[in-house]
Amino acid sequence: MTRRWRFGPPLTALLLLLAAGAPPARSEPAAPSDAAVALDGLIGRATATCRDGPAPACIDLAWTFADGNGDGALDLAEVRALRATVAAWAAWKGAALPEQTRAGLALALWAADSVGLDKLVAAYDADGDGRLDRAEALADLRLDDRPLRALLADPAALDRAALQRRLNALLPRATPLPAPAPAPAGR
Ligand SMILES: [Ca+2]
Ligand SMILES: [Ca+2]
Repeated sequence: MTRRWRFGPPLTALLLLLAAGAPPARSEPAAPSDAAVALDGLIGRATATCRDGPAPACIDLAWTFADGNGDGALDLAEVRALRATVAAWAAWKGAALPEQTRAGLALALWAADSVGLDKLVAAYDADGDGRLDRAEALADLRLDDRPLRALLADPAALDRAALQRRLNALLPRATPLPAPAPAPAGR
């Protein structure tokens, strides 16, 4: 499960969408939110870049979308807005996504809600200013010019030790699953 935690779940969810590209058109429920429509526009514009272009160019598009006030960093409000936008988009268009993308998206949103976005931001906020700059948000990833899809599929692109430390700090009180109940006597 932790292998999918690339840049913090909300940004991961956005990047998963961009890597998957625009889904085929089909009938859709009416009245999506403005933010979901904006995200859909981004996915359409970014499809070629994020499938075939260098990963940094794709991440630029995602970052510009997520950085609502344009100050170059993501604050908690922006991360929360991104989570809400991705969820709204998924509810609107998610049925058209490939099963693997849909599952990854659901996992990223679940992880964001389970851990708490405030804790996620804090875990990546190295200088403690309450915002994530690009270096902080992408700290566990070694970017190169391969397309995003190739980068996400390459375990060597991810600093697993650093990611594990971060996750351990996020989940200090994780409780083990309960032991299975003993079999009833006489069976
Ligand atoms: Ca910002
Ligand atoms: Ca910071």
